[in-house]
Amino acid sequence: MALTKNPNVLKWVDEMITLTKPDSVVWIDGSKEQLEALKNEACSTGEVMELNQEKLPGCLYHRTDPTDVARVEDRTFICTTNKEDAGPTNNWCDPEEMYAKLTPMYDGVMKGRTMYVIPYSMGPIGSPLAKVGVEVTDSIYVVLNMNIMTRMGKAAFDNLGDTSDDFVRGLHAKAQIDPENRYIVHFPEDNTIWSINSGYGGNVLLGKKCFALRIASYQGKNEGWMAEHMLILGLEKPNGEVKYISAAFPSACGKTNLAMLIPPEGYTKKGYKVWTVGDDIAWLKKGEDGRLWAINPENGFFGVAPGTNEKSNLNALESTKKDTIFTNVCVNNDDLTVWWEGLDKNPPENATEWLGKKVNGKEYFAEGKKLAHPNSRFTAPAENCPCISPEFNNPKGVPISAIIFGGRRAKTAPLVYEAFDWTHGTFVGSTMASETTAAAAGAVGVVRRDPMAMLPFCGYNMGDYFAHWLEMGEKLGDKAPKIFNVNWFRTDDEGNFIWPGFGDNMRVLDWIIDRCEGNAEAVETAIGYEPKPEDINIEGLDDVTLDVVTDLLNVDIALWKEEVKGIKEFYDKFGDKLPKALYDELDKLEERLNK
Ligand code: GTP
Ligand code: SPV
Ligand code: MN
Repeated sequence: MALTKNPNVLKWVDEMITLTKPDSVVWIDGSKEQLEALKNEACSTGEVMELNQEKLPGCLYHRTDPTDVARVEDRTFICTTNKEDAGPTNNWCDPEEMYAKLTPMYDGVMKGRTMYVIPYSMGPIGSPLAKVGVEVTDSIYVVLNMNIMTRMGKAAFDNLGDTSDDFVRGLHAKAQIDPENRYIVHFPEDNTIWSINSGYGGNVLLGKKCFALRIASYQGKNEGWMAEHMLILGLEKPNGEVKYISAAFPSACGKTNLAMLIPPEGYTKKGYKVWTVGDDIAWLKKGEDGRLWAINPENGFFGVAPGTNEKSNLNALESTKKDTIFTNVCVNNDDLTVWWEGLDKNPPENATEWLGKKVNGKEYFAEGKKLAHPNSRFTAPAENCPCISPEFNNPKGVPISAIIFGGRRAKTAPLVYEAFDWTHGTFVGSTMASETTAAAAGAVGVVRRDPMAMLPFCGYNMGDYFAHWLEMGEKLGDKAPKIFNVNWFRTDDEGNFIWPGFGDNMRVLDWIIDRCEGNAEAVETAIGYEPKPEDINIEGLDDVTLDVVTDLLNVDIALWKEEVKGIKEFYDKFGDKLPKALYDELDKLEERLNK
């Protein structure tokens, strides 16, 4: 039975039924009973598998098709009437042409299947920053994941009301999971997303990257707010005061880890603590007090499993102990628990690896073969997280003191530097580059420009997006957060990471917060303000001496001159869409490097 009287929703769902012709339609109310029944059904068909219910209560396992294990950027489209509105960094197609191409693919695609109609809210129900979406899908796996990742169910419709047309329409069909006909398509002008032939996370949980970043960034541009690929954390100081930081790193570059950081002992003893507000997406808007406020539109974590362990991210690991869905990790057949590379050094002997093959995990591991896919993931409820912020559900969000950009750079970028001001900070974000990871299909480890970590997620022309950043800075004036850049991934000549990272990143956050409060000095370099090496606290670190910090902060002028060339080339792609203020920043950087 339809869960809403809203005629706009009813009309659209009817159209989707007429198009895809499912055998039956189920409206997802979000009730325990309904979810339990769906889980049982998915278990009986083998779509998901129940894990050990004593050790991992409520946890499920799912394996996607081997050709369908990550986002597919080359098959992701932004369809706007004018090609220029999608910009040079997006795949574009005329909306009419794309609808004409995809409609026959969706025609009757749900015959013999059930359509699930999922109402959901991105952001706390009732928050002035929240927005409603409706996803129709033929996948129970999607329903169960959306239940964790969003506020799903009837309350979302109640929030939308009986007349509003302001909801994002998401159509997902697994079809044949055919990689040749896989499409992840956005129609920002129609508030619409069409996804077909995939069953993997970022391609099918349409509230996440498709809505909360691609569509929302477009909405934010038009409505005066920002949708960003950012974690949000609260840093509590010994006096109990909490400062909020948001940080944009590209996929699989450490957002979940930083968001849930456990400070080194020296800090915890003094009373420092980190609270998680979000680990992937932030919606930011100027508040009544003139500051920049942020909510996390999500309700769970779709986190990278490999590398997650007690030492690197205990809080993430704890979050996955109940009511979690594991995708493409390795299963221990003896006790139906899960394993992945980097969990511990003890892979299960009696294992089923991510492709579904039964293997001797110990031998496999010794041979250096992967038991879990490098982009295998957990979907865990935010409320499971031991350090979830008390402000997580606050409809107002949290006020942001600092914005951090960062990525994987083996050489160029130093451990940390601060932008001279918001405009320079926008320049720093717009010129970010990072080595590619397994989070998207394609080559891994290739350095590419990834402005604000939004390259795959900006739903409009990135030149206009930079202009929007500059406008936001003007609106915020002297209440704008300070902007920083970090790099945890500098390597030595043997390719080893120099900085210990993870919990020790607290040492860098410490300097950042001190700067925000005017309590730390800085050295002016060609690229920005840097800490004095002795101002990075290295107490308790064995391998990091003052010399190592000095080295990590070094700005290699020759490398940066090369960087300027790369930036110029990148900027030139945008033609006259690139704000002049950013070209000016580039000129100033070049001048400082030549001094
Ligand atoms: P998405 O969910 O794809 O957006 O990724 P993310 O940005 O949340 O990345 P995540 O925190 O899951 O980290 C990805 C990988 O980077 C994991 O394998 C981590 O172990 C590794 N990593 C995270 N933080 C650090 C760090 O400080 N230093 C080093 N060397 N590796 C890190
Ligand atoms: C990312 O790739 O940045 C993710 C995972 O957070 S996905 O939801 O698949 O996009
Ligand atoms: Mn992400």
